[in-house]
Amino acid sequence: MSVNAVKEWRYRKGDEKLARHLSNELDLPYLLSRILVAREMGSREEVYSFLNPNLRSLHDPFLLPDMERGVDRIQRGLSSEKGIMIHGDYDADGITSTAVMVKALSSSPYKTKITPYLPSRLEEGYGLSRKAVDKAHELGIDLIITVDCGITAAPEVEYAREKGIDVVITDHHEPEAELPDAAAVIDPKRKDSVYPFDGLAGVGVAFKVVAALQMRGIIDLDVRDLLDLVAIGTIADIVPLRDENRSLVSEGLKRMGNTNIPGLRALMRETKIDISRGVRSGDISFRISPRINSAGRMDHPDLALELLLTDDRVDADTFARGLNTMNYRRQAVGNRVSREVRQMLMDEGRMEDPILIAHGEGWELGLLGISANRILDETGRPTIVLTLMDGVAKGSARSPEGFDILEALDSCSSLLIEHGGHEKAAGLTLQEEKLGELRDRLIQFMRDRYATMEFRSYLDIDLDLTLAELRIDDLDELERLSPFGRDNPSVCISLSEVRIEEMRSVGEGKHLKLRLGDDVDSVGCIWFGAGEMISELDVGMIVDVAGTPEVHRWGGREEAQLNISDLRPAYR
Ligand SMILES: [Mn+2]
Repeated sequence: MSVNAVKEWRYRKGDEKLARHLSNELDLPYLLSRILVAREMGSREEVYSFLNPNLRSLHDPFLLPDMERGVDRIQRGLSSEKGIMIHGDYDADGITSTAVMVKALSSSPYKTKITPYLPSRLEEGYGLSRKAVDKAHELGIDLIITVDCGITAAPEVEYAREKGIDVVITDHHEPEAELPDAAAVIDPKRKDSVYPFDGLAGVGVAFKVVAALQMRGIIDLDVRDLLDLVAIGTIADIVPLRDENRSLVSEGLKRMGNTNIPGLRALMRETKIDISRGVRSGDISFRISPRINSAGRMDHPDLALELLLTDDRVDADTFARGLNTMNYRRQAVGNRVSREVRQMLMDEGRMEDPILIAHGEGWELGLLGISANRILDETGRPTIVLTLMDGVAKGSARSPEGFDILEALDSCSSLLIEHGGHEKAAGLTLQEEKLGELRDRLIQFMRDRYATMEFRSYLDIDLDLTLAELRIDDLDELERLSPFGRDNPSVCISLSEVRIEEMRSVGEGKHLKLRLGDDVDSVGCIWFGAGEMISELDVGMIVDVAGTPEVHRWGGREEAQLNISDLRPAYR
């Protein structure tokens, strides 16, 4: 823990009067309305629709640009003999998008052949490739529908046109100045889009297309049956869980317990998700999506797609077990790479550099982003991790809030063969011999640009509470704020000046269990991953603590419990 970046606690602004008012108006527990107000929800209507997400509030899919043209072209494709290729992506959003589109089109009364195509992360990389177009051409296909990619594929769309293949693009990424000259370009981020919400995931856009096809009677299925897949891709892609996404995810999670997808049932069994208490967004982020992603990281994403598409229960079990094994391997290899990255930075005395750059032989390409993220979490500094292959370095960059890694890379573009991404995450390729120069230039860039800037990570806290305020009934009501995710994080509260009454490490020394109290009350706490802190804390110490309050139920008993995010001595 010693290398961990210090987190700055940042309190949201509450308004007690407004919270009281809201609590009376809508008959809400006071604690719940205080948190809603701290999260800047003030009006009655806003709060009501937030607490009651439902499918009636979804926007009309035909408001998306080119939807009409796209639906027409897809209908023509379905009624022709040539077949349709669905081109997706290798991550959980791209894989669920593909599954949604394949399942929907396969339900049409026309029986044209639907061929899914996922690029290999390791061999082809992201996006629509010439290789995929060639494959479609070979199969005699004259229509490719992209999901979760394609918006920047103008040259590939042109290449497809030369081969007599139309492309319908459905995507949620940022377009470039020039749109591809495709049969339709359906993307809520188009500059000319009038769609009311631009935060859909790739799978959200795919779902809107499916909904439009269903409205026109072109396909024959209850689109709500696809919402479990929509929820998975939306949570996995970390798009804001606001507006439509909140309704889609909330409904999708509700349906997940009764999903009619055998592969999902198998994966939930394999990952020991207790569906009796309802599936939560955390189950998706920490159990389901890492396993779906692990296929593309360690091997080929097709295994994960097959899991979602198979109707055979025995196959489903086999695929789910396979993904589970792959995920264990991913963790083990990921830990190894991160350890080697840390070791290298320490050996070279570079841990204090303003930007951390590490490279190694044989580091798995699919895991570099995860490693860079981990080092960023630990140090609070922008981090680039690269793997070397035949004199070429290829890697991933991650950066903290307030620093634009893409801009930094842009400033070095003359050294790079290829780079792209966004403010917080980017990829890059360069000749190995340019690595030293890249490091010098980036360090200089940081010094010029960010001389006085210190990168910190923040912990956003909703409220400071007293122990007496942690009442089980009130805590249960906080569940109404779920599903949690980006732009709607789990509730985080702080307790000030509480005493450590008991403390012990659990889980082979990895985690810490504490009891914190004041003169009257006390609360049990769990601090995951903080086992090593036992040597820095003592019983009797007075601390401030922040974390997520939960209700812990076991053997007919129940108790409030705090899941700790951070703890520090009081009176500093
Ligand atoms: Mn996506």
